[in-house]
Amino acid sequence: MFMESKPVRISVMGQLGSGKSTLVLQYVQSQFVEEIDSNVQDLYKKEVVIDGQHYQLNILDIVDTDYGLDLKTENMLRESQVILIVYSVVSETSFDSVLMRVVHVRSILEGRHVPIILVGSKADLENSRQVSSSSGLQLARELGLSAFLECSAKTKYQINEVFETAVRQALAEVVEPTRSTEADSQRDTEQPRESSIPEAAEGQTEAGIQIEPLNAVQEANPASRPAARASSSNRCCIIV
Ligand SMILES: Nc1nc2c(ncn2[C@@H]2O[C@H](COP(=O)(O)OP(=O)(O)O)[C@@H](O)[C@H]2O)c(=O)[nH]1
Ligand SMILES: [Mg+2]
Repeated sequence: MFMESKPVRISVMGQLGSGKSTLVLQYVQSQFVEEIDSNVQDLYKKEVVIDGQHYQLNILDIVDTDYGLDLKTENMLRESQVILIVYSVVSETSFDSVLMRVVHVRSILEGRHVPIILVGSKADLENSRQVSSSSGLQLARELGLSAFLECSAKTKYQINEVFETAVRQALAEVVEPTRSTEADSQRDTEQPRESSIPEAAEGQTEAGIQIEPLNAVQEANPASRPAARASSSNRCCIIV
């Protein structure tokens, strides 16, 4: 039977050199490309099946300089259903730039809630690591982001999980009730999102990439995000 693909628009941001294009190309084309022109912005498409549903992912790999985005890119960002902000675990400066990027993205979105996922890339470079897993998770919690994962485009570690999490988060927003002005104001007075974040990440290691057993997260955050699920592996992220 023919199943129609649902389109999902994903934007990928992060400091130049953080590994955005490599991550996207590994996912879309299953190849690790050593040298990619950092000035090329591109839209990639990939058909996937996640949780039995067909999706057409439209992945915008943004040339995200520290000088801001052009108007066309800002408009495409506004149309995104989920945004990945990538830093490299071997670059503290890329990690430090996440806050500025989140603030910038939120100003572009002008109050519309779009899930943002924090992604620590290059996790294979353990010996050169400058940003611990726990720092990534903590930042994601502090900023009220929707999920946090580490990955490696070189070893393919958690590459699928990054995009599967993105799709699930995008859909988690879709199933929310239609928002009205009243609903908006009620939402604005709700507890900050961080309140649902579990305090301690059991199984969290400084050196390793394990962040949080999924079931611990689900128990701490039972019904709030029905579409947010982890992959079969409990090594990953996840919903912060
Ligand atoms: N070891 C390793 N290197 C990576 C990984 N991802 C990206 N790189 C390298 O980091 C550099 C910058 O990556 P690129 O994707 O062009 O960054 P962008 O500017 O954010 O798009 C390239 O030389 C990549 O080969 C990874 O997972 N592991
Ligand atoms: Mg690039």
